[in-house]
Amino acid sequence: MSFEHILYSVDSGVALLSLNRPKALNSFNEAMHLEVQQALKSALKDKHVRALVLTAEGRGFCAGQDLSDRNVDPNAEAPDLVFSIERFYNPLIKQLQSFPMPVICAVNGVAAGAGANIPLACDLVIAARSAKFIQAFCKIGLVPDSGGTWFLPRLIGMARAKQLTLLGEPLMAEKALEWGMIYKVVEDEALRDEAMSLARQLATQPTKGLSYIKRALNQSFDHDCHTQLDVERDLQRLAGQTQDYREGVKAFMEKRTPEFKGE
Ligand code: T3D
Repeated sequence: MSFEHILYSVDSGVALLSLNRPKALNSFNEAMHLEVQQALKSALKDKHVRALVLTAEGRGFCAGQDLSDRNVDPNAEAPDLVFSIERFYNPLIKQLQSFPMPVICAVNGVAAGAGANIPLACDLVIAARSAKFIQAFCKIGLVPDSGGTWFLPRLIGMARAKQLTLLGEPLMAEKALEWGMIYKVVEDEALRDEAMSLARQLATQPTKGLSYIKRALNQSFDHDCHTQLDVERDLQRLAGQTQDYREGVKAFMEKRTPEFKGE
């Protein structure tokens, strides 16, 4: 597979997908969306892949939609942005959130617009110390998309979600960590290694079990306690049917390190 706007590789059970339009701060045009879709499809089909790292090349992570792709001539017909949301952004967010393995987002620099919300759909966000998150939508008359209005209030509370989305102020990585929006902040030069080593570690774990954990947590805010207990019961049934569960218990009883196969 060869790509023009992303880099994609698989090694040690980890798929590494890096956005690669650094001159435009990795903003999304249709071609990059299509390549990301293709890479994610390939990762899903590849039995060796048990963790995914999403990151980007250059000084920024992603500046959201490539605005040079939009015709905003006042005399032209108003653009219908539904196509872009339904065809590209919403499927991307849904796919990342429900990806059946851990997804680590390594935010290597500025993340704006959709680029600030894509990390929130991932499971573990590690940010470079210099990274910042900008809900840039309000500055161009748009509404936060890519799940921003869903993830932000849940992660940081409504007051802070309104602060970020109505003011469009940059949120530095350290503050995002303090607010509970991301998992970790590391020095810029350590980011890629930290993300890859975490992903390699996760790729040796019970992959199906981990996917059930994220499925349960993703639903929890929408359920009352009793409904969530039912969700846990159903997912526990599935987890109990995996080979990795048997291996985990067997290894514990035999006082050895388990060898999980992701099955
Ligand atoms: O339309 C739809 O499909 C609806 C869905 C929308 C989803 C969205 O994401 S809407 C939000 C779109 N994004 C933005 O509004 C962010 C625009 N960018 C910025 O505000 C700033 O660039 C940043 C705060 C991200 C970074 O600022 P700074 O000063 O570090 O860099 P810069 O100089 O502004 O940008 C560097 C280059 O990247 C520059 O190009 P040049 O002058 O060197 O040739 C700039 O034009 C380009 N760039 C940055 N963002 C975008 C972009 N080019 C196209 N589209 C961009 N979004």
